[in-house]
Amino acid sequence: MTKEEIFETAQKAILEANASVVEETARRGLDEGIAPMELMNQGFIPGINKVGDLFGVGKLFLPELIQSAEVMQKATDIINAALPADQEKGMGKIVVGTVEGDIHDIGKTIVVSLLKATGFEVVDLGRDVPVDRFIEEAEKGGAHIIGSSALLTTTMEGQKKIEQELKKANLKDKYKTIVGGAPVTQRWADRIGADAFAEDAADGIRKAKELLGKG
Ligand code: B1M
Repeated sequence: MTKEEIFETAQKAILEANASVVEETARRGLDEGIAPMELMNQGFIPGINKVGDLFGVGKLFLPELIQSAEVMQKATDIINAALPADQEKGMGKIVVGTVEGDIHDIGKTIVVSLLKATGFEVVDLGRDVPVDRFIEEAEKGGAHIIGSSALLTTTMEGQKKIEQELKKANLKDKYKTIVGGAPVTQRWADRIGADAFAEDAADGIRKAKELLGKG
């Protein structure tokens, strides 16, 4: 199979929620030397995005969305396991989570894995995380960055609340903030006063390094 065929098969398998083909394609792609993030970005992510588009226009329904999300999780597990081993934790400490009311965590988990593989110490708060917890955990563990993910236009407000709460507690200068998630933009980051916006996982790593002067 060519690289393009592998990407196409990966995309189709997510769309069809075909778990065995997803696993086989993930392993085959890696065995053939495709870089884990390339396989993710060119194969599996376009697949789940397509599912989202079809769901958005009513051509797919919730049970199918859930099935595709489940097989996407399998692909993510295989890809994450193939990332370079976690590095020495010398890059800085980051608290990351998906904001309250939001259970989308596939993208956040990819970002966490890549951060770890790059040498960041990561406190992964999971999903549906209340604003206060981001700040409490950062305070507890001496983090440098607070990173939040939001996939719903409604839950993006949680990212705004993080900025507001940090200001209220006079902690805005103590932590850098990064926001990400499909509906999130640079414009949103600017509007709420976040220090950085990350388009994808690789951009997240780039921005985190820049914020800590290690870029
Ligand atoms: Co939902 N969902 N979903 N969903 N879902 C979306 C987001 C949606 C756009 C689909 C659509 O309608 N077209 C839509 C939101 C519409 C809107 O807000 N305007 C939607 C909806 C409506 C819903 C429900 C309300 C459906 C319902 O119940 N009726 C419900 C909400 C539940 C809730 O959260 N309260 C729901 C549920 C679900 C599932 C549980 C079935 C499942 C999630 C499973 C899981 O995550 N464990 C799911 C999925 C899979 C999606 C889509 C199809 C795919 C999301 C995804 O995993 N993308 C999504 C459509 C879409 O986004 N196009 C959709 C792949 C992932 C790698 O990308 O998360 O963007 P992403 O992460 C990227 C970057 O954004 C960035 O890096 C990542 C890697 O490249 N990034 C960061 C993300 N976070 C970052 C943080 C950083 C840095 C970078 O620093 C900290």
